Amino acid sequence: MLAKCHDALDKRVFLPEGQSVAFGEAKPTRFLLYDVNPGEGFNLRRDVYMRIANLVKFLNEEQSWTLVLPPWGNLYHWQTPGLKQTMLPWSTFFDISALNRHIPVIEFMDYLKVIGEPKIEQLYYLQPYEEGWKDGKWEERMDFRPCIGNPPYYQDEVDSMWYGWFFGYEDVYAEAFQCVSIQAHAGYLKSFLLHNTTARSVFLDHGEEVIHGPYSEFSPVFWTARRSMVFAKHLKNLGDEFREKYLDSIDEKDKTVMEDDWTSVRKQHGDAVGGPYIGVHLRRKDYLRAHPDHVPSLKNAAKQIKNKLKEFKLNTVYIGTDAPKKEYEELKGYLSKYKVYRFEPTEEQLEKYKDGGVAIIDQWINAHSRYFLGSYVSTVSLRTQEEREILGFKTEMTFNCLCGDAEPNCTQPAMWPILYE
Ligand code: GFB
Repeated sequence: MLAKCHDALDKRVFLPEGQSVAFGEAKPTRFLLYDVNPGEGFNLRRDVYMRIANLVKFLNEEQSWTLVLPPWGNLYHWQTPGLKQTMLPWSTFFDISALNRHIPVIEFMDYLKVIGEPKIEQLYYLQPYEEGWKDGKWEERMDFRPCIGNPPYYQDEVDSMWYGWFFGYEDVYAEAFQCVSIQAHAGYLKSFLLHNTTARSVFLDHGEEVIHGPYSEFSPVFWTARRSMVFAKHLKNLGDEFREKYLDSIDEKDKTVMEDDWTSVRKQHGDAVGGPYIGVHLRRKDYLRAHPDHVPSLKNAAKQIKNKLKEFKLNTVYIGTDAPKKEYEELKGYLSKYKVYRFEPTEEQLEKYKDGGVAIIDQWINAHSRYFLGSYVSTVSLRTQEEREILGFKTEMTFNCLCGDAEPNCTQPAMWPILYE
């Protein structure tokens, strides 16, 4: 039992042994790995990344730690038939050098090369407390506890190692496994990882169990992590080409020029003007079932879009959407007086950049629009709104969403302006 683990810590500070494999700047490092509940989508996973990345940032105040980027794959929303969408490195979607300016990161396949065997020393399976909050009061705590349910790992009778799902890499195993009930922000794990385990590599499954806590959107620490999540150049380039070709949108004119190194970017609200089009994120598919009262009918969505086009005296709209072609065509039909665009990848582009890459191109194009209309609480919209904050748009041109048919004046998204450290 880990009762009051933060008080009763073993105070030894772990120092990696001399024989440890060096990585990066020739310093021995410890490795933090994590994964997220299999059902979560791409943009919630991006949020979990920020929480764990900040934990690694705090760990590096004391010791050298590197975050191992969990390969992408098997996401429920990636449904294009015939595409192999597993074991994808982060470089498929993100600029690794930009991530590295925040904290040290490596891809999982590089971690395996550095370690030299498919081994993780310690696996902690994060879970909530079975009894819920103590006396109905939320307080930060963590304890070793019996596993709730059946975690998808088993101990092999022959070699005693723990096997399970490690991003689709079949030979990977953990030497030790424990369930940990936790109710805390990610940084709470710092002391535990420094003093209560000497494992060189630690895997946190269900990373979503830890929250941002004091490092939420109201903290500059959140925004530093968020700014480091720069999309991969190949995806930004495709989005930029589309903007220029169809939307009369280029950075110089739209005042959205960004420096290569995100750490030196400081934008004020209103610096960015955006291209002469309205950007819409129209979430469909499972959202129709998950949020039936908040997803407008296509006809009603078109009406709301038309109102905004008139208000801003624009005649072009970009639709980022997961809608099937038929629904998109129906929406277009209701907007026949206007120019309506959607990025449609070639087969080759889809093969290379996958469903995840196409969704990023949609976000990138929407992030550069004059005015943005998102979908109710969708994390796709939320991440687009953050991107627009980073680019320097006025908040009122960003934090807006489509309303369901029965609530024409629905609550609009909370404005979380960017803060710099
Ligand atoms: O990213 P995500 O968690 O956002 O999942 P939500 C939605 C996924 O749907 C995206 C696709 O990652 C994309 O794969 N998608 C959504 C899109 N919008 C677009 C778009 O504009 N363009 C393209 N190309 N693809 C939550 C899920 O989704 O919705 C939960 O995380 C649950 O698991 C809930 O399903 C209902 O926050 O929108």
